[in-house]
Amino acid sequence: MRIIPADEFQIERSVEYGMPDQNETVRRIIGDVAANGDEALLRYTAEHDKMTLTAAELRVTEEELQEAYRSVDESVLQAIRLAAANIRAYHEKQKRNSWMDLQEDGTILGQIVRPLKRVGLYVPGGTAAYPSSVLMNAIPAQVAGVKEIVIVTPPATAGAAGINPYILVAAAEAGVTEIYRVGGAQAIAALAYGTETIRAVDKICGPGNIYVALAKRYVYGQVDIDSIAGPTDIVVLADKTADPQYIAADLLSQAEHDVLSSAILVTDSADLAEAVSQEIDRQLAELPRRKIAAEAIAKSAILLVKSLAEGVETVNRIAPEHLEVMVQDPISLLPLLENAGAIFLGSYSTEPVGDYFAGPNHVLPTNGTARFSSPLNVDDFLKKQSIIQYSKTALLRDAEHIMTLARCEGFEGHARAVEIRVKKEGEQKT
Ligand code: HSO
Ligand code: ZN
Repeated sequence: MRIIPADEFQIERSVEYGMPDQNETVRRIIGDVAANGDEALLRYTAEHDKMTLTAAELRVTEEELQEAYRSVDESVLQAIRLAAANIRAYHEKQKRNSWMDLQEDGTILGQIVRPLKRVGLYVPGGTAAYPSSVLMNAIPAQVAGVKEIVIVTPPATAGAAGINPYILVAAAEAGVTEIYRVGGAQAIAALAYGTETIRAVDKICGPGNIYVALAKRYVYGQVDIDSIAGPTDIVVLADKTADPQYIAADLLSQAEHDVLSSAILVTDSADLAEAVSQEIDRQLAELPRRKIAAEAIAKSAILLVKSLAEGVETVNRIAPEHLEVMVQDPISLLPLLENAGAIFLGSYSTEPVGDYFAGPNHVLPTNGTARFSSPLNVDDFLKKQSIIQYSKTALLRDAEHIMTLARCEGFEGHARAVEIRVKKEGEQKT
């Protein structure tokens, strides 16, 4: 793995806006589904997924779910259940309450917090179908109080119900209420506009290929969407006290996701840099997904800094999705680490602990968006309503200022809505 001075490192951001023909395809599919509903959905499913279904076969049945439970490995099911419990407990802490503030003049100001009614979750097909991601997307929605959580996922010929049975059991464990065998831009269109079989949702979450990402961008506004996920990335910030074997293993664990993944070590120790570089080669040779990981590692780097302070600055500049801090006193750096989606402290907090099990969400801001956005959380499935009940005293007191602002904006009608009350109450405050 190449070792370079941190200030020579150019950050590559890869936000996907798609090629013109891909955008055109997505626009056509969405228009078609919006106009023709189920008929279009089934037609695209036959064409893209080579699956001929009837409308009645779109939805996964209770029996198919039971069949999935019978087919899965017991130890995986147990791990899914334990992970789900941890994820639920963590997200419970994020819940927030409505509040009402009664002021001395009798005015009530408040905020009501409500869950979204119906949420759609896209689950990719094939090898990118992760049961852990089903838990991470569906549980915060369920904790928020969303009553209807819908999964759409492309059918494949193999496996129970044409869908990976681990996806089905994870969905059931996470409180998903409906599952449909449909993927691609057509599935996003169905969630956004509704068809005879799939009712429209209020928000669409979850990762997908370029067509799914473009479709989500396209329907945004009709429905809410989560962020558009980029390739995963990790930065390890380490000093000479860190174990090079652990660091190499952690970098590889994310490099194996995707050839576009980025895995970076930032360190002030040239010895550690050298040791990690060698260890990467050793471990890479033994890794089943070494082809993918090697490509990601070739684009990644070990960044040498002159001090931990420069290390912190480098981390903040990269704004990683995942940050592991393996220095002598990791907690002491926490106040300085402003830009990172999830921070893993110390030698025992390897990223997979967070990817699968600890409880915090693994849907995190990618592509440097940790500068301004947060891990997927319960708030993403809540909306707030403002409550205003002004008292007479308050209105008479504030009338003058409100009318002044209204007239400043040229809105005489606004001013008069206040004035008519002031006149009728007959006791304008001086
Ligand atoms: N590291 C990924 C999550 C994941 N890892 C799912 C394994 N499965 C993005 O945080
Ligand atoms: Zn991962």
